[in-house]
Amino acid sequence: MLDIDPRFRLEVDELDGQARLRLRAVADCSIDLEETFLLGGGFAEFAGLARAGDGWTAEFAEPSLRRYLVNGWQSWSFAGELGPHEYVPPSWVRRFRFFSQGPARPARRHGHLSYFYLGLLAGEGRLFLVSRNPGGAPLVFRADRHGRGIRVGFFAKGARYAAGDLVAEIRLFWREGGVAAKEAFRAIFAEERHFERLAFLGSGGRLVPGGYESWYNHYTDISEELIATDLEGLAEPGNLISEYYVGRGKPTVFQVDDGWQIRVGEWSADLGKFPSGMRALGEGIEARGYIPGLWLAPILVTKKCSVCRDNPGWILRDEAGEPVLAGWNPNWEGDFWCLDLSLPEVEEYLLATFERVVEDWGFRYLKLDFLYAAFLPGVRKGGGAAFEHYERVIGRITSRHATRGGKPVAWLGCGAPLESSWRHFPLMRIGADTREAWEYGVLKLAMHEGRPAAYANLLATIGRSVLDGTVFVNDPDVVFCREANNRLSPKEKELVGLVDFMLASQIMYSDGADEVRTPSVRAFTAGLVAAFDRLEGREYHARRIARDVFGITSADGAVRALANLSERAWSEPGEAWEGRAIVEHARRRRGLVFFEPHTISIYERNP
Ligand code: 9PG
Repeated sequence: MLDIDPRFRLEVDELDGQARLRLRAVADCSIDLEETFLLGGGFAEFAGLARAGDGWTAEFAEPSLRRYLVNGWQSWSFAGELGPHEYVPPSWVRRFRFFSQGPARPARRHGHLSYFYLGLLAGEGRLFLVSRNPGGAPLVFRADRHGRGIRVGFFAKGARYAAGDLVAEIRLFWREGGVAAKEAFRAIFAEERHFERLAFLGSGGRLVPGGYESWYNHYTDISEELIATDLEGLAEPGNLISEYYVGRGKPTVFQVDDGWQIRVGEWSADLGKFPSGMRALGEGIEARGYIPGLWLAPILVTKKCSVCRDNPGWILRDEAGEPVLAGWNPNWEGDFWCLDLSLPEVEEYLLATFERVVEDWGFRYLKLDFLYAAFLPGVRKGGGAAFEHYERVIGRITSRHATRGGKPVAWLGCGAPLESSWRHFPLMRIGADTREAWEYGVLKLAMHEGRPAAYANLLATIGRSVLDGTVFVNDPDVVFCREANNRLSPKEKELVGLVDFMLASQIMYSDGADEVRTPSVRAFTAGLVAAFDRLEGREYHARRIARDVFGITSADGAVRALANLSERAWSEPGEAWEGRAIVEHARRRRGLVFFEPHTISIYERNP
């Protein structure tokens, strides 16, 4: 028997070989806690509902064999497989927690916490619980490592449910192997057909949107001149985008990131940096044949921005009437706040902002960043729950699928709560920023799980690959080819590029126009594109072999890769790694293969 909050009743049925659990309100009720308990039960009970085999149940019952596939709240949060004793603690620097922690109370030492879905893994068997309640309150799954089971909670403070209303819908399934588990995800979300509106970003088979973004080279230090140089240089032969996109006639994005605006919360051109204004910028990009893209953090405000000056009542506030802290960023004068989305004026202001950005300026690939702020606890003046306002306001903004002139528009979510976003942002950043360095020392010390660093970024790309092409078109962030302003070694750059290509979809690039004039950069780029071409046409799955060591296999078994993110060589029996090498950074000795640290080796089975 599952343990259920008496305000809700459970309906269980079967759909496409999965158990469907629907929870409805028994009577009218209002929710007044940040996190509300919904239901709980022992592992075996959930396994029974999912019809997991007895073998799996026995295997999972052995604590040392259990693994958990967890998913953090938003784009930058950790996601991946954890053993029974592994734990990703919240940063001890409170201001960094904004960039990864969700609304749930942190897991205690003896529990795993996962949003949106949770996977329980033993051997090849995978038991998944997945929330599928579009527009509903987001869920958290808590697994108790002592073996007591799973508890499910939801976040709906301020919501009211009428008798019979659907509160949550959970799909529960058991599958043998990663390929089958991913297919089950696909089945759950397929009927929504939310990828269709992204079709214009691709051509041919698999949707691999791509192009340029200004962030990972110039950062906020952009200007009309710099952007014009990169814009002109992007078509020059030899760089990743000209070779893989422009030269092959594929649609290509050119996206201007943070730094164009007066300040965060004041979304007009900084005329000191962009004297010709935003319309000229958008038109210039379109005239060169690219899809003009722009970054905004629409729900954030910084202290000196016009909204704070003119409409201080729009800021989300706490019970004492103080602005709710939404994070800290040295690029934006420190602490920042956010808007109260429950206010109709705020909603109209946001819609008017995007009317200008899309219709007047001509940008039609919009990267909406720092969306997690919509879920911060606070007193919403219009009443209701955070998720309801996010659903309505973000839903309205992203419902613009084309400009009035008929050109298609795409929306990319970033720093976004995943469960509440998939229908609005089929294109989604699924990890921390890549950054042109393997690690970010001080932020690692601060235990900032969403720190911009190639290592943290790779973990998420691998850890969220089950969502790629099923729930989202995963954006793993940028691939670097350049040598200037880059502390990644060629092997690390290759590792990032190939893991992104196999386990995610979008390929973005931030290098400057003159980089490819360096012969070694040109050669590196050509090698990467050649590897893309050999890897194309297959679907890949990741599995964790050991801490920071991952195996990647094509669904047909023909291609096998080993990604070693660890600091040491990793050895495997040699006979398991035969075939033609697509890339290899390994030594063979006495029947073993030693894979170098921070590298990927990929083998294709001889036909
Ligand atoms: C613009 C950037 C880029 C980037 C986004 C986001 O946790 N952090 O400290 C943290 C810092 C920056 C950041 C994300 C997290 O970057 O992901 O692509 O658009 O904003 O300011």
